[in-house]
Amino acid sequence: MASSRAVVPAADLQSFTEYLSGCKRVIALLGAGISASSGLPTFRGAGGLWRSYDATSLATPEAFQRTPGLVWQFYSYRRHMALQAEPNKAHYALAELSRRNQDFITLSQNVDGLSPRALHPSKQLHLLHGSLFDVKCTSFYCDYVRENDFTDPLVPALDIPKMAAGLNPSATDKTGEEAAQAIHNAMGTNGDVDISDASNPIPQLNEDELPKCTKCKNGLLRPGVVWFGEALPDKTLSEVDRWVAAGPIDLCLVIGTSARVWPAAGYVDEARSQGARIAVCNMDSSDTPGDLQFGDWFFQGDAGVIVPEILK
Ligand code: BV8
Repeated sequence: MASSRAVVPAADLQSFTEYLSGCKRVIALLGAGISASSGLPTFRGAGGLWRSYDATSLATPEAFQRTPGLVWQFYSYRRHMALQAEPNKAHYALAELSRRNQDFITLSQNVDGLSPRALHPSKQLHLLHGSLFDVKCTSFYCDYVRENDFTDPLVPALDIPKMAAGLNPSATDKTGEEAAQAIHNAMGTNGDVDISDASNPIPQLNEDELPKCTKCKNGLLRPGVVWFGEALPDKTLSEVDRWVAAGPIDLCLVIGTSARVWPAAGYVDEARSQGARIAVCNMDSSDTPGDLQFGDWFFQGDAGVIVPEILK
């Protein structure tokens, strides 16, 4: 859990809160860092989930085509972890700001479901990369989508504690934390996951053990997330683009993201081009692209502590 007590320098806090009080149109871009203090690993930050993975080796349509079982185990592990986690004060503070200001929208790159569980007003929250808790059919002619399915495990073969017990018989904890760690370790301790490596200790699953479509009866279901190389959902993009085009933007909040993934990262430039001032909250100034380090405000520390402080 990220625990560094963040103390926002008084002068920065005062100038920011004074400016925020006069803002009408505000946009926020969230990344994995906002969920770090809820106990969910980020992708590239310290201890990042993907630090030990080659992200493209698991989060692509090609990987799913090649080894659906391993990709489903990766996503089931993250579903399991996210269900064990709780939204933190930053998620709630952003939801509260949305209730106070209808002209505030949040773009989340996160698929962990924590912003929706913080009762973030759904019309002002756009999940750019989908959700771990949506599934959809991969059959060409089937349009089946199931949203907000929090079943864990989705099928017996994807039972994380059971899978991890096989990997780490000494795992004693019941919360699945230790179990999930065993999976995490087994899925990629050093460098890229070699998904073709037979010695990879993750149990190989057959396709018939994986989640199947209840509509077309035999289609393989996939996680309802946007993989690398896939387009972001048209509906989401058009809603966001409509809001962006509706007028100048006063403020852009960039919270817990390395802003390296596109086109999501592009919304910061878009906001800046519409006159927005930029406020960045990040644990690590070196993991934020150079231009963002020189935003109007840079609040360094745990988003779970800083965000409620600067938005109250
Ligand atoms: C697409 C879902 C085209 C899956 C994810 C230019 C334009 C368009 C595309 C591209 C482009 N350049 C490159 C591309 C391709 C690619 C891309 O961006 N690649 C990157 C690697 C360069 N983009 C795509 O493929 C996108 N699709 O472009 O399609 C197209 C168009 C038409 C038709 C067909 C195709 C799709 C990208 C979406 C990929 N899916 N997620 C899953 O989650 O498994 S991305 C995934 O990684 C996350 O969703 C997230 O967006 C990203 C990780 O980023 P962060 O959230 O920032 O996490 P990270 O660890 O990097 O950073 C955490 C930060 O928090 C750090 O800075 C850390 O310091 C900080 N931190 C840590 N702890 C704390 C903290 N801060 C505060 N408090 C703390 N406690």
